[in-house]
Amino acid sequence: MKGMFYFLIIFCMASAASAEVSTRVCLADGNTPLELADPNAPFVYRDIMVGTRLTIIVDSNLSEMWNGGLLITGTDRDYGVLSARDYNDITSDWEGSRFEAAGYRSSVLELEELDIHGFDMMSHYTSVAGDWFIIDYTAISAGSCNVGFYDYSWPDGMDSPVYDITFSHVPSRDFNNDARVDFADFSVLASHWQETGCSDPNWCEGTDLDADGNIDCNDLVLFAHYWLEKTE
Ligand SMILES: [Ca+2]
Ligand SMILES: [Ca+2]
Repeated sequence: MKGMFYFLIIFCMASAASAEVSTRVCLADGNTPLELADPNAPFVYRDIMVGTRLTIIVDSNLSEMWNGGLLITGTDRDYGVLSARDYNDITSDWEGSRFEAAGYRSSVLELEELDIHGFDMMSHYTSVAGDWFIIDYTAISAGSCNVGFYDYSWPDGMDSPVYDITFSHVPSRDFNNDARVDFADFSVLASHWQETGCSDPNWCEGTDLDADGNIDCNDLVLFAHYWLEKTE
């Protein structure tokens, strides 16, 4: 009897864990996963450079109607911004941000209120398990930004996210703004080597990465952390 009890508990836990709509975060290619900052913190991602574009994919192992959202609130909107794809101005639907698996008549609608910006997503009962929606995210300034993942069917689901996806942004190493950190950027840093008196807002073309006024080995080490990284 006791064995049966534990079997049922495990069965129920497995069911709860497996039946869900969830998110994963990838680079701009929509395919390469962005690493977590700490494997024990499931929704806190590694630092990214200002200007980096990411994709947040909403996937599901359910086939049912679901309604939820990805939203940024308050001052977090100063650090990151969400965008969607292929707006249809007749239906107000962002068609390019939903996949076929979300079902016939699924929708992605922009939500902009006083201190909230993001996208509401709705799947249709013809949905199937798989990737349902894709929303783009861009880091716009140094600092951190939480993107709330909402499930409106939850009690208080309109007011509180199921969880926050946390991004941290560091100054860009892409000094020439071509979406890639490479020798061209290194040569910008080298051109300011051992310069002093770097100051806000230019910081010697952005090469004073620790903002201490001087271009030295500390900046070079910070630069090297993102060697060959792409922002789009
Ligand atoms: Ca570059
Ligand atoms: Ca410095």
